[in-house]
This record gives sequence, C-alpha cells and structure tokens, in this order.
Amino acid sequence: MFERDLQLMKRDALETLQWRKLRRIVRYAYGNVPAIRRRFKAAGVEPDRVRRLEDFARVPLTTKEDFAENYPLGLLAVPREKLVRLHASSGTTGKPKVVAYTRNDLETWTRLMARLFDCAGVTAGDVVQNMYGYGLFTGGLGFHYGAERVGALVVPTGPGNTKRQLMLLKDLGATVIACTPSYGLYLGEVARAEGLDPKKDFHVRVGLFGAEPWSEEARGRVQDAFGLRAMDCYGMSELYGPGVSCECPEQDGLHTWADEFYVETIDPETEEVLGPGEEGELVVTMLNREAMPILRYRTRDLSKLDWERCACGRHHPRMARVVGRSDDMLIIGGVNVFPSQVEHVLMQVPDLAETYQILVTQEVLDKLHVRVELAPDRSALTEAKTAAVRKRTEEDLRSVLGIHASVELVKHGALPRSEGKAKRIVDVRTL
Ligand code: DLL
Repeated sequence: MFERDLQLMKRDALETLQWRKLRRIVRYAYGNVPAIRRRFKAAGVEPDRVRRLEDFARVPLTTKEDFAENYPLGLLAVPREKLVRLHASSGTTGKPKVVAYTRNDLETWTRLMARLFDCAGVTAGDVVQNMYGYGLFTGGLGFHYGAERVGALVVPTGPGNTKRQLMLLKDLGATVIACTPSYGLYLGEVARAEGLDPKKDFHVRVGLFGAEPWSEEARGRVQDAFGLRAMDCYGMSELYGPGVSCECPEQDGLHTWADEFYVETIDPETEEVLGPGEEGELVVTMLNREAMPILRYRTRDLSKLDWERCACGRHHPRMARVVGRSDDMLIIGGVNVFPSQVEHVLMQVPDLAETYQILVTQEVLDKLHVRVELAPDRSALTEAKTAAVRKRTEEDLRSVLGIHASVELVKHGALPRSEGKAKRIVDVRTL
C-alpha cells in the first residue's frame, strides 16, 4: 500500500494532525498573503486567537471571486522564482482562475494522486491510458504523475481522436482508463459502432472517472459496457486538481485525505457549519499548500460527509458523490432541479442512450425540456412505441423532479459529444 501509515491513520490521530497543520497554515497564509491578511482584519480575526477547532469557523471563507479579484497571481505566498508550474480553469468573469505550484506542492499532489491509484487497486504492472486533457487543465498531468509514482505504465493519449484511442486501447492493452464519465460512455458507444466488444476486445478492469457530476446509473452503464470497476475521483484546480478524494473498491463514498485537507460542509445560504450526514456545500482548507494557501474554500459543490470507518479499513472521512454544483442548480418555477437528477431518471430507461441535453426556455413561465437520444438499436422504433417511451420518461421525470419536463427523443448520434466535461445545460432564458 502506498503511504500505508497515512492511508490507515485512525480518526483521533487524523484529527490531532489536522489541528496541528490547521494552526500552522492559518499563520502561514496570514503572514504571507496580503489579500488573506486583509480579509482576517476586516473580519476581526487574529490568527493566534484560532486556538480551538470551534474558532476555525470564524476564519473568513475564500471564494471564486477572490481568484477573479486577485487575477492572475495575487494570492501567492511565495516569490515567483519558487514556482515551477501553473494550471488554470475557467473562471466566473471570463478570466481563468490561475493556480500555482512550488516543487513541494507538486510533490504533495503527486503523492495524493498515487494514493488515488493505490486506493483504486492500480499498481505497477497496470497500463493506464490517460485520456484527461494535458495542458492548463489539471486532469492530464495530475493522473499522469500519480500513475508513474505507483509504477504503472502510462499511455498519455489525452482526449479525443476516439477511434485511435480504441486502437491503442486494444493494441497496448490498457488495464486502466482515466477520463470523464461522459467520455467513458462515449468510448464504449464508438467501440460497439466499430464492431468491437469492449468486454472481450479490451482488458480494462478499472476506470478512474471524474471532473464532472455523474450518476450511479451512469456508473452501472460504463461498468457493464467494459466489464470494469468505475471509481469516482473528485478534485478541482484550486485544490491542486484531482486527488482531493477518491473511491476504494467498496464504492461507498469518496475518501477525502484528511491529513492534507480539512473539509467542512456549510449551509450555502447562511454559511453555518453543518454536521456529518447533512448535505451542504463543501468547504475545503488545504493543510499543506506552499504557493497558494487556500483557507475555507467555497467549492460550490454539494455533498455530505461521513466519518464512519469504511469497510476497506480507512478512516479518512468519506464524501458522498457530488450531487451537483450550486451554480448548476436550475430553478424552474421555484423548484430546484439538478442535472444529475435528470440523468438518474434517463439512465433507468433502457430504450434511451447516455447522451442528453437539458434546455431551459422561457415562455410565460420557465420551462424544462429534455432532449435525449434513443439507444442505437431503438432508432427504428414504431411511432406508438416511441410515444410510449416518451410518456414513461416524462412521468418518471415528474415523479423525481416534482415538475413537468417535456421530453424529445432524437436519433442516436444526433446530439454533440464531448471529449472532456459534457455540456448538458442549454439555458436560453433571458431573465
Ligand atoms: O475537474 C479536476 C479533476 C480532473 C477532477 C480529473 C477529477 C478528475 P476543475 O476543472 O477545476 O478541476 O473542475 C472542478 O469539477 O468543482 C466539481 O464541480 C466538478 N467535479 C470534479 N470532480 C467531480 C466528481 C477538475 N467526481 C469541478 N463528481 C468541481 C462531480 C466533479 N463533480
């Protein structure tokens, strides 16, 4: 096991370690980042007064807007000469969020990614086809260095060129694939269209999927297509990238590495800290970040935490599959709708494929419209059968969402595919 002692640390020891690191990082951030110091002063919080865990709730939250206001590198705690890498992700204002790493940061991140592979059961001898984007996106390089650290053989294809991906998957014998879940599903679809049987023609046993919300049903579909075990992997650029949390073979929540991250959930409206099991917005403090210390970062992702020991033996708290981003939540006629709820319904209808779009239009009232592809072998259904599938899907959506959504069934292959994060929502409301 990679870093066995840290992976198997007990809760008491983890909490003691967390608290020691928390106090240190609060002082470090305050002492080295003027923007953070100003925030503390405005909130009347002195770092030396953060003496008990309860005091930590008074530490000001960091938001995406802080990245925009301090664009590009205003949140640095070290001189530029100490930086060895930059990454970036799209921001709220059109300018990207730029994130910086020192050599120590890259080392910590690589260790966390190695833990992810280890936790998923990937070892030396495995062949990893890495289809996450290389470049400013953190997925490609994050998975790449983690795989190398556990001694696996990496095939750094990056995303796209799907037929070539399939050829390499077959010829180089990847046992592990790493990509977004929507691309994983698409890969299976193209393989079948090319006359391949992904279960027989490939040897993939583990899929490392993340970077976008996906449903339990999508997991079932991609597992069935390839005969692999699909692991959920979570992270974000501001928190190194992937590697904040990942599943173990129990597939029962994502282990959040508590020796490196202090994770809270808050009520997004009141900002009040919630207890274990209560669903809210994840707020993350990086315990060891050198270039850009991040305290109490509002991720906008909704989940809940569980500190019970996992059947795998790890005590690191588990976060539940991310329901969605609070920014992606649609409010239709006063009812909250998450794209993941729509996916959950669609993927239970066997006649439907995995690609869909959610359109929000505005007539007199806001309206929800779901466009979804028929499964490849269903494209020649009779009109009566198609009408029945549409009616069933509309009924299922109503019972889960509590509102009416009109459903349009389109031919297989009619909707755009994505090689990275899928764009599911088309909101054409003007107000
Ligand atoms: O997506 C980092 C990453 C790469 C994670 C590869 C996993 C695998 P960003 O581009 O900054 O970073 O996007 C971060 O993506 O706040 C979530 O909303 C979403 N997200 C990431 N992983 C998951 C997941 C990378 N497993 C944003 N489930 C996050 C649901 C996810 N949403």
